[in-house]
Amino acid sequence: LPGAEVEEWRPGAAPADHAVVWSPPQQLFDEQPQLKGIFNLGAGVDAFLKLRLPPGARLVRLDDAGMSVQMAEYVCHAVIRHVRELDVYERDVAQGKWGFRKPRERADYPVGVMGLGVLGARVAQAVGQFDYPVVGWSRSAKEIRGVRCFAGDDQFDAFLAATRILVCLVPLTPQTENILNRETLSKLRPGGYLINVARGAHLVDADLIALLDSGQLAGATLDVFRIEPLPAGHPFWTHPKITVTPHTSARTLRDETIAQIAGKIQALERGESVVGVVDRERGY
Ligand code: OXD
Repeated sequence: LPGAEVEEWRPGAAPADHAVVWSPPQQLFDEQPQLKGIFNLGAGVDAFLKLRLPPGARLVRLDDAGMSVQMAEYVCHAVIRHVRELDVYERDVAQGKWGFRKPRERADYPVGVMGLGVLGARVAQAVGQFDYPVVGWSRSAKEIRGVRCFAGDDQFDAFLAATRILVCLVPLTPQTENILNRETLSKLRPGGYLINVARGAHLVDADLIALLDSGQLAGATLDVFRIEPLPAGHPFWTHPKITVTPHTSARTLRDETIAQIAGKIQALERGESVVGVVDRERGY
């Protein structure tokens, strides 16, 4: 944006038309009531739900910007690593052990994707490319080729019952906080597996540990946590059935992000609409 003045925000900064932010403090919005656009440097906007934003400002999240392919890669990797038992082979090989395991039927590992937005839809289709049965669940009804879609609270249990590997990609809202708990996770097919790439607050940590320890769930790959970085000593670090990664499943890519936000600022300045505007009532 060669015509624009770009400044790092500090308390007392001059009024701006647009703000580009990640996890901003309330003070920024209290001091900048004239803002027209607030651009989040990520896909999830849960950090804004507790803030008071200038009423005239549009809150805009990143719309893919190179994230969906990373998310698809990460989830496919986690699914394949689990089903093909690559984690077990790694352990065997580390001990100098050469041993085959019985091939597993893909049909026995239906993958359920919760949340069918830009990221969830791409993940569902990518997993389907490897011939896993794929089911999806979202708040409102969706149609995605190759994915058996469920929608709304009424169909949530049926979705869980059809799922063995559960991928959480729903936005964090008051309705979805703690949605991954003892009751819901117990409804997965026996030997269920959890991949959480949304937000740590979706998951009740102690419930996951209990279900893994009882053998009801086979394992979990977790990229997001209630407190990040994951505190030292948290049981997830060392649990033998949990794989931890440091919130890296889909990183904000600098060049794609800059190009997208600059394009949207220009569009808003021309009075055009842009994609990715958050419905603040709905929370995403
Ligand atoms: C995001 C994230 O919301 O990285 O984009 O978690």
